[in-house]
Amino acid sequence: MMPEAHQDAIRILVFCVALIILAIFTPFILKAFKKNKTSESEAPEQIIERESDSVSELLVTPPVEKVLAPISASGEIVLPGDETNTVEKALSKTRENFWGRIKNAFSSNSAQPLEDVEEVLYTADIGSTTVQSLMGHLDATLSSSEKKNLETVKKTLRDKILSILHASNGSSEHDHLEIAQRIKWAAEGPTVLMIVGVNGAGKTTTIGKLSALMAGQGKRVLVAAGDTFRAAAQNQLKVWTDRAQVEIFSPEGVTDPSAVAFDAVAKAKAQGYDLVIIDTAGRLHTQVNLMEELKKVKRVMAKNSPEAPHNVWIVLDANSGQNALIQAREFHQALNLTGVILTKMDGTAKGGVVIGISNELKIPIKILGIGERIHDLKPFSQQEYVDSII
Ligand SMILES: Nc1nc2c(ncn2[C@@H]2O[C@H](COP(=O)(O)OP(=O)(O)OP(=O)(O)O)[C@@H](O)[C@H]2O)c(=O)[nH]1
Ligand SMILES: [Mg+2]
Repeated sequence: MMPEAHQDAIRILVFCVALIILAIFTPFILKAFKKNKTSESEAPEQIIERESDSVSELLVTPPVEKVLAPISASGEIVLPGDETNTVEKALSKTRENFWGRIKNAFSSNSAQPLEDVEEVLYTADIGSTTVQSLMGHLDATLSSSEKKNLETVKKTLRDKILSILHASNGSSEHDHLEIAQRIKWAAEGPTVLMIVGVNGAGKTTTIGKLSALMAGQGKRVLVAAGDTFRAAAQNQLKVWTDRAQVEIFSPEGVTDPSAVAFDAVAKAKAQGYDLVIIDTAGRLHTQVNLMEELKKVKRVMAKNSPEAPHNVWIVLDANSGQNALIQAREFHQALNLTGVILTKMDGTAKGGVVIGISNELKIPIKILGIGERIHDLKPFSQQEYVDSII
């Protein structure tokens, strides 16, 4: 038998050990309980997000809230840390990829720097036809010693690129045209501008920026929601038209984009709008039926107003490089494009595509997209472009 005093001591010891264990584990137990509660309350939101994003929508365009730039308290659209987008800044990677590498070819003491230049040009998304024309020009106009001189090569290349740009974009005077002056305006009645291009090129965003600009200059703008393909497309366009403070034409239950375009032009004519911008669903130039659908959209508008659409502009993502050239060529064949908008010039090294499009297709480059904010839209200036890449 253990003496009673010993039994008491053991009881006290057991009690103390229990207290210590409790003190150690209580925070962990509380934490685990709290975590469990939080994940329960988050669960429905996560499920809702997954439900609202169909696979095809995720592949095509991010959800609206990710597509749009944030707005400051004063109503300005702001992207943190990037307040002043300029064309020169946007083209810095293209400059590095283009002129930076050409300069390297000369500083590496190569016996034949022009051969290296040719290689740079071939990988600068200009397109092989245009590279051959640039190289042919350098070869024909420079003496053998001039071919080894960086400054003469620079000047000759600049002049040749400018002459290519002038041939399809007009003289240097055109550089000074404002964006509004680059639109072909109807002699009477509403002007129609149809926007086309592949998925995710930036059509809707550009329409938002452009309509804000036109409305700011006193034009009555109607934006037609011709992308009836994706449910989220109308919502995205609505957010942009709200921001731009212009009217959207988005009739409920109408799934035929030609009907939307036709009715939009009729409404604009009846109600005295200045400009109708038609958004369309993105499609690949290889999708024959969808290209036929686009031709029909264009065709039916003429029934309302013989000259409409007065402008058919393609939006090209500069990141797609030479694919952009192919897209422009195919869309041009189907729709007879009257202008090009190159978006996402900010952050791409593939801005050389401007030269290839001008040289091969002779469709004027109207506007550059240089960011996701409402003001990140600039008229294309040939001089500024050349100064920025060389
Ligand atoms: N950095 C940058 N992003 C841009 C620019 N223009 C558009 N974007 C982004 O490109 C993405 C796609 O833009 P959308 O306007 O939805 O493209 P879309 O051509 O209408 O796409 P679909 O309707 O799916 O064919 C969005 O995240 C835009 O914010 C630009 O100039 N610069
Ligand atoms: Mg769109």
